[in-house]
Amino acid sequence: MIDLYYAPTPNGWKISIMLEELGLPYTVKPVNIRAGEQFAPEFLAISPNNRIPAIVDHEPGPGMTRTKETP
Ligand SMILES: N[C@@H](CCC(=O)N[C@@H](CS)C(=O)NCC(=O)O)C(=O)O
Repeated sequence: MIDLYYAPTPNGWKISIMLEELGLPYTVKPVNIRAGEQFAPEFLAISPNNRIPAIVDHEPGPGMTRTKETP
């Protein structure tokens, strides 16, 4: 299952559109960037550049590696 760390911005929408188009199951994890939740240590461990969207795939396929986006 994929967790989508999301806020309702165009950058958040585009990944939810992608997941819907792929038909992949996912759970939305809201991040209130107006309240500064993107700076919480728990979120920075997932998205070190403090930006949504971010996804965590708890069941990555064989040979998959973690990638991080540069700002
Ligand atoms: N390159 C990223 C940019 C993501 C991005 O800028 N996200 C903004 C919201 S639209 C964000 O998380 N801002 C929080 C912050 O900068 O503290 C993408 O295209 O998804």
